[in-house]
Parts: sequence; structure tokens; C-alpha cells
Amino acid sequence: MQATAQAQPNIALVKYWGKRDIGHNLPAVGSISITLDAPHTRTTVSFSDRLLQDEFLLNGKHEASMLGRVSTCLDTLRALSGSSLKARVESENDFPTGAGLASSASGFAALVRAGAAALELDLDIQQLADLARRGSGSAARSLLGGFVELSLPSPGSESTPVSSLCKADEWPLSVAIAITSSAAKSVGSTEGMERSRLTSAYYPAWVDSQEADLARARQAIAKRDFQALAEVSEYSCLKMHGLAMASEPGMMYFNGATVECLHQVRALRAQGVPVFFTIDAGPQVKAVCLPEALEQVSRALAEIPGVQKIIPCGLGDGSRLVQG
Ligand code: 2P0
Repeated sequence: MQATAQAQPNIALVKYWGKRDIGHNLPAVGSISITLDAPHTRTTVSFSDRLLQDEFLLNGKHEASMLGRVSTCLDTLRALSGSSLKARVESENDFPTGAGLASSASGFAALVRAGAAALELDLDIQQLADLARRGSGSAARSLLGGFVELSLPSPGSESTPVSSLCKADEWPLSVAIAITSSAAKSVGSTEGMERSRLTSAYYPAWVDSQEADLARARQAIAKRDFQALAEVSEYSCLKMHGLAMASEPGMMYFNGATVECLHQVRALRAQGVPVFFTIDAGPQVKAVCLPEALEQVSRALAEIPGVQKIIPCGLGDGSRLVQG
């Protein structure tokens, strides 16, 4: 009744922002991401008849704010297995939580893997992805490695297809993550997305233009065309942040160092260095580059005042069981 799974965060290149259905946590747009090879979330799920309620510990501390979502995931697993046992979930992150490093993505991808194994449920990737998505939309993408697309459900369905566009070793890009603050973000993604849907005049245009961005990214990945991927990824990133800023009240996830990093990445690319940026709902900058440029990119970003640390990583595999 116990299993441990590991997962890494993923970074969206064509961003997910907005929900079609909050109750089922269905995204309003598809998205394309890369799964990283580091940092890691490791989650152990233990079902026991000695527990009166579910428990969730993050880095050794009880974490009440996420317990509801964790229990919702566990409820679905329990319903599938016919069990009514409560569970203790212990999750360890070797990176800042809630600061735009996709900790909920790796967290729920590891949770569903471990939870299903602990209950001896034989679920396929799509079933696991649908479960993870209920916890956190982006988590469905961390079930797979390399370049991953999360698509919208077909009419009448609540299943959001996940598919691999290219394996990690078929186009091994590198990423330098510039940490500019380790504080938790001021407005969480779930709340931020809803605020944009309800208040931004740009929201319908965001939803309507997503398919064209997805098509451009798919084609760039299929052709291993770095420049084309750079252009569509920066476009999608800035469009998402433009939408967030043009909500009411506007959400500004950048700090000063974030903006300096963007200028530095563009200056490097103008000099011929194969690198582009993307930023999620937090102030960290992810500089995606060809492996031969990683050292130069990391050095250039580390020199920017306000950049506290650079985490270098590559592309990695999807979530997997490590024990159970
Ligand atoms: C993404 N983000 O595509 C986008 C870009 C943040 C910015 O997916 O509400 O934590 O739990 O489904 O998955 C973060 O959103 O949101 C996210 P919920 P989630 O990576």
C-alpha cells in the first residue's frame, strides 16, 4: 500500500492560461512543453487503515493549502480501486515551491504515479495524465518526457490527450533557469487564469490565436528548427504575460532582474547564440538553448544584478515509479 515516484517540472513553450471548466479543471487552450531532467520532486504515498484523514507533507511540513487538491486526486484513485483508505503523502522538492518553477506540475505527476501504484491500479499514461490534470493542468505534461503536447478534449469528453512530439534524446536542448527571487508568487496560476478570463478584453483573442501558435511550434519541433521555436515560444510567453498584465487588477510576474534577463537573452541571440526565453507565473527566467551555448548563456545571466542563482538542466523523462 506504499509507493514512491519521481517527476521533474516541465516548462511550457506554448503556454496554458485559462480554463474552460473550473470544476473539472479543463484548460481553455492546448499547450506544448519540455520536460526537464532536473530539479526533482519525489513523492511517497502510503495508504493505511490507521489514518482518519489524508495527510500531505511538503518538504517535511504539513501543507494545508494543497491538501484539498491532493485529496481530490486520491479520491479518484480510491474510487477506481474501491478502497476507502486514507493516505499520507510525503513530497520533497529540491527547488523553490510556488515560485514559477512548476512545482505543482512535478508534484501531481509524481503523486498520481505513486498513488496508483500504491493501490495496485494498472492505469495507462492517458488515465494518469487525466488524473494529474485534475490536480494541476500543467501536471499532465510531466507524465511524459521531452517535448509534450496537451490537447483539448474532444466534444463530450473530459479527457485531455497528452502526446509526445519528440523524445528528450531526439532533440536534447538545454535550459538555464535564472532564479531572481525564491519568494512564493503573489497571485497563483489558478486564480490568475480565472482573473484573466473574467476581466481581460484580450482573453478571447488569446484563446482564438492559440491553435496557430501550437501549429507553428509543432512544425518547428518536427523540423528541429531552433530559430522558429525561439520565435513562437517568446511570442507565446509575452502574449500570456500581456494578457495577465491586461487583467484587472493586472498581474505583473516580472521583477527588474527578470526584464534584464529578457534583454540579455535577446542580445545574445542577436549575436548568433542559439537561445530564447520563456517565463511562467513567477519571476524566474528559463533560457532555452542548444547544449553548446549553455555555459555562455549561464555566465551571461549570472552577471545580471538580482540573479541569485542559475540552475542548468537538460531535457528529461516523464514521471516514473522509483519504489513500490
Ligand atoms: C504553463 N502555467 O503552461 C502555464 C504558463 C503557468 C504559466 O500551467 O490551475 O499550476 O493548477 O491547472 O498547472 C501553471 O498552471 O494551473 C501553468 P492549474 P497550473 O505551464
